This record gives sequence, structure tokens and C-alpha cells, in this order.
Amino acid sequence: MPVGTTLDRYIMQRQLAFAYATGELSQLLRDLALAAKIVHREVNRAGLIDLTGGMGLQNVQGESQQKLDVVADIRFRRALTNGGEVCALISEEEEDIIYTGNNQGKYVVAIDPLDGSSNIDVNVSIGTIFSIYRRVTPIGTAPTVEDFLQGGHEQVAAGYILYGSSTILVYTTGHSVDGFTYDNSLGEFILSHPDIKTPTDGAIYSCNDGNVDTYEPAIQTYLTMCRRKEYTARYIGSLVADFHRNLLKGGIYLYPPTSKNPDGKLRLLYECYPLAFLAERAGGKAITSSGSVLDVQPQYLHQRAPLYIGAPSMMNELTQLLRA
Ligand code: AHM
Ligand code: MG
Repeated sequence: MPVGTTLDRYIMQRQLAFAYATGELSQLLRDLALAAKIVHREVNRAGLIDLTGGMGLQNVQGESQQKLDVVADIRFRRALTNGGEVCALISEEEEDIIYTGNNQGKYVVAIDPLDGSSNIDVNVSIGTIFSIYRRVTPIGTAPTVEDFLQGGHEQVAAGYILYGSSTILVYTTGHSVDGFTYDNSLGEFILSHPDIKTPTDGAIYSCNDGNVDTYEPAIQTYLTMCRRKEYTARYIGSLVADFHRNLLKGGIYLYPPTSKNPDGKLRLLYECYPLAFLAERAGGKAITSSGSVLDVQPQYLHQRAPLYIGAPSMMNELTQLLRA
């Protein structure tokens, strides 16, 4: 579809292309886009209306919650509940499953409403990550944890919204990966990055350098190689922003096990699965310490995993070192 197509039209045309599509997933994507517009607005005026700063609360991961985290959590939850296509969702900000009361809904959603939240107060890019599954429990019954622990390959769609110098929504339903930039004046997401393919090779590496001494030797060796090759080090500390840059320019993002986070820091269901799904559809690769991210069998909702994700040739070099 041509650059300049609105997200709404794009979703509609995609639905028409699939004879048996009922429109429910299309509606769900529209609901997410609506919440994204609202969060975009809140992020942009956060400094003005005193939304920034901690609330003095902690989320289920024991991290301090920013006000905007709460705002984004509420907005996405409300949009998905009102939309009617989703029977339940899980959020990185909430301990348990959130039931929407729409037991006829075919879909469940895992969402990190505001990723990179430590960056809110300093005007640095932040993002939302989402992952959609078709429920496995019977329609009309209450959804269960089983609906969320299906595994990465069962995602029917995944994407993110990056609230950066512009706001962009990138998603895939398993075919192409497409990016839609938000046009403030029109109030529309406009197709700006059709069929994103990540470069085969790259020269950017992204990790938290302060943790390097606690990385396993294979990762340290890989990073030494990056420095010898004079690659560029870039680390924003917002996964969505680091991932998006590397996806477009070619690079690798690493969050290995550390002494503070021996299982890795990032969450399998909210962060690793959706970005792995996107990366693979765009020609990239995503692994944990032991193999493909999408192959990891999930055990519980807030499970963490090491994440290495990026351009295929960089990932191949890293994989060889991890296997050695
Ligand atoms: P969050 O979901 O609480 O925002 O944490 C995830 C974030 C990622 O966006 C980012 O890549 C990572 O944590 C940064 O962690 P660190 O500060 O340890 O480098
Ligand atoms: Mg996060």
C-alpha cells in the first residue's frame, strides 16, 4: 500500500484481502491506535500538567511507578475493554490478569503500557509494546492464564508505539512489518515505513555498559569485537527506542543476565516475544541465552529472559560465541 495511506484504510484493505476475516482483529488494532493517540497527547503535555514524577507507588516488579505509567495503563485498558474484542489482558504494571468482562471476545493482549519509564522525567523517548493472541479457552467462558502462556509463535499480531521526536506505530500481523507516523494536525497515523526490512548487517551495538563486568564471557568477547571493529555504541535505555533505531539502521541490542538480574531484566511476554516476532518478520533474529526467543516455553506471566536481538549477521556472530 502506498506511503500516505491512513492506518484505518490500511487495516480495512488488509481485512478485505483475507476472505474469512471477521473484522475483530481489525477493530482491536483500531482500539490500540486510539489509546496510542491519547497516550501520545498525555506524553506531550506531561511536563505542563505535572504528570511527570513518581507516584510513590511500586509496580509488581518492585520498580517505582511513574504517573504516566499509570495513565498509559488505564488508557490502554479502557480502550481494550470498551472495544469488546478482548476478553482479558495482562499488563506489565499489574500483578494479575485483567478481565474485561467481554467473555465473547476472541483475543487476549499482553501489554507494556509505557516502556522505558525511567526516561519520562527527562524528555527521552518512551514506548508502548503489545502482543495479541487468539484465546485457547472456549468463547463465552472466563479466560485463564492458559490463554497468555501459549508461546511466542502463537502471537497473531505484535507491535509498539514509540513516543519520540515523532510518534510512530509499528506492527505486524505476521506478514509485513509496517510503520505509521502520527500526524498531529490530522489526528491520524499515516503509513510512512511500509514493509520494513532490517539491514542484513549493522554497525551499532546497544547495551548497558555499566553492567558489562557481570556479563558472561561470550558476551564480553562479542562486545570487545564490536569495539575492535569500531562499531557505534548507542543505548537510550528505552527498549522500544533502541530497538526501533537498530531495526531501521542495522544493529544489535543486548540485555544479558547480570548480577542484579540473573534471569535478564526484560519480560518475556511483554517485551521479548513481541519484539522477537517483529524482528523475525523484518528479517532479523532474536535469541535468549539458550535459543530462539519465540521457542521459549512460558511458565508464568511476569517471567524474565535475556534478550539479544538485531541484524542477522551480527546475531550469527553472537550465536557462535554463545555456543562455543
Ligand atoms: P521498564 O519496562 O520498567 O521501563 O524497564 C525496561 C527498560 C527497557 O526499556 C530498557 O531497555 C531497559 O529497561 C533498561 O534497563 P537498564 O536501565 O538496566 O539498562
Ligand atoms: Mg518495559
